[in-house]
Amino acid sequence: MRLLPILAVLAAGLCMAQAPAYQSYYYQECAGTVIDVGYYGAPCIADWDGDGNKDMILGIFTGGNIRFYGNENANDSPVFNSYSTLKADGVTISLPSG
Ligand SMILES: [Ca+2]
Ligand SMILES: [Ca+2]
Repeated sequence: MRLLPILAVLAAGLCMAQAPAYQSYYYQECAGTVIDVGYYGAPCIADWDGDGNKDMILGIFTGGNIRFYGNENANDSPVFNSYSTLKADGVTISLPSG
Protein backbone atom coordinates (compact mmCIF):
# COMPACT_ATOMS: atom_id res chain seq x y z
CA MET A 1 0.00 0.00 0.00
CA ARG A 2 3.00 2.32 0.39
CA LEU A 3 3.61 2.00 -3.32
CA LEU A 4 0.41 3.80 -4.27
CA PRO A 5 1.35 7.19 -2.72
CA ILE A 6 4.80 6.97 -4.31
CA LEU A 7 3.29 6.30 -7.72
CA ALA A 8 0.85 9.19 -7.24
CA VAL A 9 3.73 11.56 -6.44
CA LEU A 10 5.70 10.34 -9.47
CA ALA A 11 2.69 10.73 -11.73
CA ALA A 12 2.06 14.25 -10.45
CA GLY A 13 5.70 15.10 -11.07
CA LEU A 14 5.49 13.84 -14.62
CA CYS A 15 2.40 15.93 -15.28
CA MET A 16 4.06 19.06 -13.90
CA ALA A 17 7.35 18.60 -15.76
CA GLN A 18 7.87 20.96 -18.63
CA ALA A 19 8.26 19.52 -22.05
CA PRO A 20 11.76 19.96 -23.43
CA ALA A 21 12.21 22.70 -26.02
CA TYR A 22 14.26 21.64 -29.02
CA GLN A 23 15.78 23.81 -31.68
CA SER A 24 16.11 22.70 -35.24
CA TYR A 25 19.49 21.34 -36.25
CA TYR A 26 21.82 22.97 -38.69
CA TYR A 27 25.06 22.08 -40.37
CA GLN A 28 28.05 23.96 -39.00
CA GLU A 29 30.28 25.48 -41.64
CA CYS A 30 33.93 26.42 -41.77
CA ALA A 31 34.93 29.03 -44.34
CA GLY A 32 31.57 28.58 -46.07
CA THR A 33 31.82 24.80 -46.37
CA VAL A 34 29.85 22.33 -44.25
CA ILE A 35 32.11 20.55 -41.79
CA ASP A 36 31.95 16.87 -42.69
CA VAL A 37 34.32 14.44 -41.01
CA GLY A 38 32.43 11.29 -41.94
CA TYR A 39 31.18 8.99 -39.24
CA TYR A 40 31.50 9.52 -35.52
CA GLY A 41 32.66 13.12 -35.33
CA ALA A 42 32.91 14.08 -31.66
CA PRO A 43 32.52 17.83 -31.07
CA CYS A 44 33.14 19.48 -27.72
CA ILE A 45 32.24 23.14 -27.30
CA ALA A 46 34.03 25.37 -24.80
CA ASP A 47 36.10 28.54 -24.71
CA TRP A 48 39.26 26.61 -25.45
CA ASP A 49 41.50 29.61 -26.12
CA GLY A 50 40.19 31.79 -23.31
CA ASP A 51 39.07 34.76 -25.42
CA GLY A 52 35.48 34.71 -24.14
CA ASN A 53 33.67 32.97 -26.97
CA LYS A 54 33.05 29.29 -27.40
CA ASP A 55 35.20 27.31 -29.81
CA MET A 56 34.97 23.76 -31.02
CA ILE A 57 37.27 20.81 -30.60
CA LEU A 58 36.28 18.08 -33.03
CA GLY A 59 37.50 14.52 -32.68
CA ILE A 60 37.57 12.61 -35.94
CA PHE A 61 37.15 8.86 -36.05
CA THR A 62 38.88 8.37 -39.40
CA GLY A 63 42.56 9.04 -38.80
CA GLY A 64 42.01 9.77 -35.13
CA ASN A 65 42.95 13.45 -35.35
CA ILE A 66 41.56 16.29 -33.29
CA ARG A 67 40.74 19.66 -34.83
CA PHE A 68 40.48 23.03 -33.14
CA TYR A 69 38.03 25.53 -34.67
CA GLY A 70 38.37 29.02 -33.20
CA ASN A 71 35.08 30.90 -33.07
CA GLU A 72 35.29 34.37 -34.61
CA ASN A 73 31.79 35.50 -33.66
CA ALA A 74 29.28 35.45 -30.81
CA ASN A 75 28.42 32.27 -28.95
CA ASP A 76 24.89 32.13 -30.39
CA SER A 77 26.08 32.42 -34.00
CA PRO A 78 29.57 30.93 -34.19
CA VAL A 79 31.74 31.53 -37.23
CA PHE A 80 34.65 29.26 -38.02
CA ASN A 81 36.97 30.18 -40.86
CA SER A 82 39.78 27.73 -40.32
CA TYR A 83 40.95 24.92 -38.11
CA SER A 84 44.20 23.54 -36.87
CA THR A 85 45.05 19.97 -36.04
CA LEU A 86 46.11 19.51 -32.44
CA LYS A 87 49.68 18.50 -31.77
CA ALA A 88 51.68 17.34 -28.79
CA ASP A 89 55.41 18.02 -28.76
CA GLY A 90 55.14 19.06 -32.41
CA VAL A 91 53.56 15.79 -33.48
CA THR A 92 49.98 15.59 -34.70
CA ILE A 93 47.84 13.79 -32.18
CA SER A 94 46.47 10.61 -33.71
CA LEU A 95 44.35 8.27 -31.66
CA PRO A 96 43.72 4.69 -32.70
CA SER A 97 40.18 3.88 -33.71
CA GLY A 98 38.16 0.76 -33.18
CA1 LIG B 1 37.32 31.12 -27.54
CA1 LIG C 1 37.51 33.51 -30.73
